[in-house]
Amino acid sequence: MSALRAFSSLKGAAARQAPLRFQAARSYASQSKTLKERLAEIIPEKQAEVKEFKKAYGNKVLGEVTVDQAYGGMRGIKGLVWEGSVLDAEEGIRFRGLSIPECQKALPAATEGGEPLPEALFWLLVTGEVPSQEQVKGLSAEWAARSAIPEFVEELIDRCPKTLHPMSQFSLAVNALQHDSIFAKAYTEGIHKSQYWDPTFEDTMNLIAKLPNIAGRIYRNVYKDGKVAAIDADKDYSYNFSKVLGFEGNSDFVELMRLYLTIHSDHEGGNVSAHTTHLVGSALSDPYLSFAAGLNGLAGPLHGLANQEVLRWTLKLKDSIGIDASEEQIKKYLWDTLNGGQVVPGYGHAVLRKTDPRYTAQREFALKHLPEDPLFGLVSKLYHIIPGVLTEHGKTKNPWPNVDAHSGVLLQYYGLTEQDYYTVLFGVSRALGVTSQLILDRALGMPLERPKSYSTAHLKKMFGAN
Ligand code: CMX
Repeated sequence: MSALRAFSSLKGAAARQAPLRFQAARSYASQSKTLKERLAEIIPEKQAEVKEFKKAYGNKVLGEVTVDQAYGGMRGIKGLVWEGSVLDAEEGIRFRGLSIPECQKALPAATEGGEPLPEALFWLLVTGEVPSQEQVKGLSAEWAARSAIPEFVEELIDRCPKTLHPMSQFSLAVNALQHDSIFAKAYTEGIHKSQYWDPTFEDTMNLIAKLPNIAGRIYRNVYKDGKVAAIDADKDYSYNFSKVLGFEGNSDFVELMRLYLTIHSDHEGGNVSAHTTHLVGSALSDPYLSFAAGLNGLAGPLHGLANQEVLRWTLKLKDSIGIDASEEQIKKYLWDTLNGGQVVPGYGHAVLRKTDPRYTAQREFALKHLPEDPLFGLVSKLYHIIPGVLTEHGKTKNPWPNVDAHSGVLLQYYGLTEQDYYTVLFGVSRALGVTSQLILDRALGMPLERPKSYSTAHLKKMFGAN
């Protein structure tokens, strides 16, 4: 069944109006195979496809590199392969060819008309196929079954001072899970490289499965009573994540988690967390070590930490000029931020040049579930004012909001008010994207990553500069 047909049968008439854009998500052979069984079938096909493509087009030129790009954070340099998603500057992200609204229609949900399940998104990222409801249910059960964390990791988290940033605790705990890496053990024992993908898959499944227990424990230790509820074997990943946090009683919050974990998962390969995970993985570091490295990048304020910075900045604005501040007052506040040499968090993007569809998806959620919330009202007002001010400021190439500009207000509404924790939620989601690529990296035999660098003296000599 093609992805479009699967989509149609899942969601009815609305789906049949879907454009041909679904062609990028491929068909699947069986609705009952497990993810690993299906992957074992797909990998040889994918290996052959890449081999054939490289043979025919391997010497084609992707682009040139300027000196400005070498000094400018390598913006626009085309030098990475990333299968799960591709980012268009105007349109935003597509996961295996599906936009976010298309994913919302195509991927299995927990309830009729509900948000897509991140399990389904993971399946899509790994295989390029829209899974059946039954397959997604199987994946939920598998993750629940693998979710327990070793006692020494629990103790490690419990011993962290509450003042240690939740992202640092998160990274520590993921590094510690490496103790049980199946890939690392298999490598030491001498596994053939054609088999690397198998233990990478197993590590990835274990890692993703254990993240709610790690992230939940950090949350409950730092902000609550330290007690973590048990994972429910019959429930989906987002429900269980909400449960360990202590929010499973609110079904709207659980729906928010399903949306949140789906849309924050993957944003092609060049962003800091994705690129770092891929780079570290290229040294054949196992998925735990690779993802922990990615988490450390996500913890930077120009990347995932913007998630916490946005709400902090917005609440400061509210305290300073009031929730009903006039446009003039808000503009002055913005100019004070910019003239103070600070960025306006949640706005701008290295690649996007329009409003981030991940922002739009969260805005739609707010319009559906909390249209009258005063803080949402302020965030909406800012959306109408900030792009104009940033354009007038004239520096940023993209004055529009990114994903981080909207998540805080939603979490705040449901009572998850601890901003320092927000990037941990982002990290749990990001695991789905970056580890799905790690499996494919090992399946395709991707080599050690090692781009060439030069010193300024060498560059000057190359171009005859004084
Ligand atoms: N506020 C103020 N100035 C901004 C800005 C913003 N929101 N966004 C960009 N600029 C400035 C840059 O700091 C840079 O200034 P300098 O020339 O003085 O260094 C200039 O505009 C050009 O930057 P750019 O090419 O438009 O953007 P970059 O690719 O360099 O950086 C990003 C992209 C996201 C780091 C930047 O827009 C930013 O700092 N935004 C605020 C932080 C944020 O929201 N980060 C989250 C991004 C999404 C995510 O990864 O989670």
